[in-house]
Amino acid sequence: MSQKEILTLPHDQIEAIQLEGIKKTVVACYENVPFYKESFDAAGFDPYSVKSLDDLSRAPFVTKQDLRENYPYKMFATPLSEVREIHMSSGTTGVATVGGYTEHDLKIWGDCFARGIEYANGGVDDIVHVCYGYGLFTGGLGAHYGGLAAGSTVIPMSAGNTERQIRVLKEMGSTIICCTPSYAMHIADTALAMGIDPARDFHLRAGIHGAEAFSDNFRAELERKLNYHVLDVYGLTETMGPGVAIECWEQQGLHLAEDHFYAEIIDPNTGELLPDGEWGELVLTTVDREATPVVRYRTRDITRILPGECPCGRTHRRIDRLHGRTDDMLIIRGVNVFPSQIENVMKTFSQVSSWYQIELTRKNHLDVVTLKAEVAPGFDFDEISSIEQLQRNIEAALKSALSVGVRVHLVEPHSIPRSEGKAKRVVDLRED
Ligand code: DLL
Repeated sequence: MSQKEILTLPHDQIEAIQLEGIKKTVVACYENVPFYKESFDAAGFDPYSVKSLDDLSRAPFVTKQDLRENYPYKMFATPLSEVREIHMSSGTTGVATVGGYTEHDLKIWGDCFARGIEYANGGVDDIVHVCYGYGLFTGGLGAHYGGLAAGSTVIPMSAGNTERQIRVLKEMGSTIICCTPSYAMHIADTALAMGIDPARDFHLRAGIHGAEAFSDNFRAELERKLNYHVLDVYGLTETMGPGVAIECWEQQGLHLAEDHFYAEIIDPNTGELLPDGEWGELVLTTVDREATPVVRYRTRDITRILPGECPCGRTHRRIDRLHGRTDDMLIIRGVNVFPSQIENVMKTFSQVSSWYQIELTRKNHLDVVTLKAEVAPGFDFDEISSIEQLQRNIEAALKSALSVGVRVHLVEPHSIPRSEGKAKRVVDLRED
């Protein structure tokens, strides 16, 4: 079956593919991975008894902690002789998690990311400029395999050396760029500072941006500066890397690659399944991953299944743009706050740009949140009274939207460090 046919299959046929794959996956996990044998037995889940997709909800969850405890190879369901490639999460908050890929897993990965190129109406005539980092991070090679699978010409730039990126974008005529949204913005701003107008001098039609959350306003600014169309791509090391879900040209949610991933949304507090349309934690089961399959992996990512059909006519269900993570949620004096909520308020002020950093400190045992935000270029930073007034206005808007006090500290353009990969939005300086 061609990729185009797969993407428009009637949904009951997609479910049949999912059921057939998941029946094999749970048995392969049970028989080859001691962790799953133990956890299925402890939960009284019989992997041989799965007759419908609903039966999967009887299986226990697997968490990042479980994967870490089984570092490095204990979650592998195939012998290492069948594993062709390894990737790892960055491990900034602890031990890394490891993903293994057989030949088949690499093929699926390429096909999934290639859907993003297809959603961008791209293919053999496109030059795909990949400036996600190559290496253990899944961004670079995931986009690379996607470009190859789509038959495009791939330029494997990796991240960094921004001036060189700019020269290549201009001179080689790249049509699709793949990198984090914050790096795309940094490229655009650096080009402008070099006297190159990316809207005029680049040849981009689309950007396939993900690995971090970005707001609709951030997207609009990117589209204006780079004169292209931005598609959001979602993925995670634990299930494959980029390509688990990607937006189509309609920009109305991200189509899950449902022939390879089965998605559930749960209440993160109770673990109960939530109906379509309700926000909760995304739980993923791989349908046909061989080396490191996962059964009911708790992603910690917050989204919802969008009810209804996409105007593009593709039948794979969509998740909404990611709302944040259950674990980057800030608890400020007892109130749950997501960085994205702060960003949404900030975006209503045209005098500030999209660059911000949230700094957490502690004073007299109380959390203090400071939002450092860059003023928009052209704002008169020497006009102290207007800066102070603007800070007060933003503080008042944050207070009314979040019910907590956030100090606002406006800084000059380009004073917040730029990142070539994921932007660091929260800096936690609290001790203990
Ligand atoms: O970030 C894989 C990836 C690479 C996705 C390139 C898209 C593009 P990890 O480093 O394991 O893998 O981080 C996974 O990043 O659980 C989300 O919290 C976050 N994330 C990924 N994509 C998005 C997105 C890669 N489009 C974690 N929007 C995930 C918001 C995202 N957050």
